[in-house]
Amino acid sequence: MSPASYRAAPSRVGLTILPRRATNPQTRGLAHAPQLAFTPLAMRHCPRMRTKLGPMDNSDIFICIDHVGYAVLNLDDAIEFHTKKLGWRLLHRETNEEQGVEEAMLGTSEQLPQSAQVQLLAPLNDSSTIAKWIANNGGKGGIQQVCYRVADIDKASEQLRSAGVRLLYTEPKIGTGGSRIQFAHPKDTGGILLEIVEPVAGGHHA
Ligand code: V0V
Repeated sequence: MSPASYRAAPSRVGLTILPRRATNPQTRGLAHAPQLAFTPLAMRHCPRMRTKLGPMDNSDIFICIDHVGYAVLNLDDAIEFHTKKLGWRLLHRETNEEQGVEEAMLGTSEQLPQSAQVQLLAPLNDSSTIAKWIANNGGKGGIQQVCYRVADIDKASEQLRSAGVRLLYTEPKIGTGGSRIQFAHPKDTGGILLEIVEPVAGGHHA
């Protein structure tokens, strides 16, 4: 899979019912219940869901939870735990020098376009933000960030700024697979490091 293509594009699929898949070697042996995937199109066509949930005020900007980022001490060990013991699938791996991380993205075996991913982040060096986070966390790994996928990062940044949320960068930087990323400061988000990401145009999972 090319680095630029790991992130899923917004889906137009409505309701998808996925059957059990005993043939996938990565998931064989795990107890897989059929999964239901609801996308905005399904919600528009399902009166009960619409009544219950209502539309987001900003669904033209925010698409879904892209990933949850875990700070880890050792990337290979964390990948092994997630793939061998939990049965997740390794979608992508890269080094981002600017962000000071060695990272991996993991997904479910089907990995629908709006399925969230797990991002494993290991420090590239001692000055990495991940190294600092781990040190502040008593030398242990943990959840370092949550990332929302956006359709237009410039528009999303403008909306957050106008709501008084401080962003870390003047302009978005390059994130996983060539995506554009920005972060909101945890002090303005209730203590959570919130990343927003605009995937590369047409990016999708293999
Ligand atoms: C720090 N704080 C956090 C936090 N990091 N709170 C929640 N979640 C975190 N991850 C709190 C900390 O408890 C302190 O609160 C305060 O912020 C200042 O902490 P600090 O240790 O002095 O840290 P700073 O200010 O040096 O750095 C914090 C920031 C830094 C958020 C500015 O981590 C940063 O630049 N992060 C964005 C870049 C990043 O995380 N890159 C790695 C992922 P008190 O004690 O004052 O209350 S790269 C990535 O995600 C990629 C490539 C991708 O997705 O594509």
